[in-house]
Amino acid sequence: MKRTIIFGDIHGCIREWKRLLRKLKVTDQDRLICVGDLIAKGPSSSKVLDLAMSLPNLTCILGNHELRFLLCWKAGKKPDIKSHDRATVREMGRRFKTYMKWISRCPLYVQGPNWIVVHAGLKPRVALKKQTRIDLATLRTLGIEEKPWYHFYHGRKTVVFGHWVRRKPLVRKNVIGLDTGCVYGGRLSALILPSRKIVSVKAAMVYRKRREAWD
Ligand SMILES: [Mn+2]
Repeated sequence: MKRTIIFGDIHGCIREWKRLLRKLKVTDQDRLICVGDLIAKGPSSSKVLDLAMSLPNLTCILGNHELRFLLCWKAGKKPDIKSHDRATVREMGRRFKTYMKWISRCPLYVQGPNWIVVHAGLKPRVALKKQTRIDLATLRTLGIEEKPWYHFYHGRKTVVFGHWVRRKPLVRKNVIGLDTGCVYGGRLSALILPSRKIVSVKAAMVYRKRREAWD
């Protein structure tokens, strides 16, 4: 059966992504999807983008880091909002514009017959098409009690997302969280559909110290 393979946040971790692609024995027949945040924080955003752009069977969702870069670029500025942005821009070098053009064509979500992939989350009682790009790319919690958005998600389709770093993938009936913090020395995880099997590789090193505690 044809596989759909969904990758968690890569954040420039090119070594780990290549290792995971090898481990999965990925072929041209597989449909590949990244949940977003290919770039920023990690060792090589440009190498990750080069590889992503070379894979015709890959779709990348816009992550909050891509969205920030895109909004800065469209405003005619070089991204410098986060402390690590300058390093990423420097590393992208002359290909910055090429990368931004490619990123500008990335969707905010993709869906299949029984799954939806977004970077961060969905607001309850709002149709997929009506979700804002900020919610799709950054949503974590809802309400004064700051409960995770997926506590309020009762849809039939399984929502696959990244963004929220955890030690282990979050697996619920209709929600799967795949950001296992590779850039923080955790793991890079991928979900295979329709089997729902999760495959991961360990980060070669801690590329960035994590300020918050692990969930
Ligand atoms: Mn991320």
